[in-house]
Amino acid sequence: MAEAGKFLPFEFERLDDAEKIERAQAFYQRLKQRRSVRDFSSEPVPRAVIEACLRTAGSAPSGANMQPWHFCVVESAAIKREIRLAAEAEEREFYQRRASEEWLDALEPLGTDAEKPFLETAPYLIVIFLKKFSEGAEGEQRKNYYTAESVGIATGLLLAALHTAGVATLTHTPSPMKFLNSILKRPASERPYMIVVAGLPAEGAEVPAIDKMPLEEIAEFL
Ligand code: IYR
Repeated sequence: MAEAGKFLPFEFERLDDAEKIERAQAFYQRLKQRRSVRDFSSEPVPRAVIEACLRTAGSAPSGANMQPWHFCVVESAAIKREIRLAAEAEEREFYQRRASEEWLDALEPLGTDAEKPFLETAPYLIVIFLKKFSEGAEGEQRKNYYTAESVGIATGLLLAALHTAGVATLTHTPSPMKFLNSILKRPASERPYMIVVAGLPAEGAEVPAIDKMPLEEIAEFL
């Protein structure tokens, strides 16, 4: 039998029911205001905000606590330009050839196309990599578990943290995204998972008139 790990008492903050409900509702009221923004201003956002939000992301639960993520925060105009050019090349392929009619129809309400100026305008591109393997203490390859679930949770926390801190975001997934490994010099064992574009909306920015399904449609109590 493997030796069990060390355990510590858990300082859990107990709330009364009224407080639980109030906090849950307040969190919902705030988070439902998050919108995917595609028209960014170049106005800067302090790096300290991004650092704190990345710490939040890094606090996510993960398979066997392997923390199978790596975040490249791109501030450099030259690297943003490289990413934009490579992403737009893939996106042109997608919109002109790869995407099915059904897929293009589904995207219609969002008004997206192959032009991705926000990849250069926004102050930060946070490129999230998923690590199928991590490096062990002796430099050996160590397998990670539930990597997609883990990185998805960390990304969700990152989006919530940025929104709470007054930073607008866009989840962007040009496909395929392998070009991000070469531009950002990440090993082949890491898979680009998503680009989170972060900054402030441009003056007069608009968002699509779409809404979320009501609770009755997305959940049931049994
Ligand atoms: N990656 C493309 C297409 C795209 C796909 C989905 I699914 C979206 O929700 C939005 C866009 C693009 O970024 O334009």
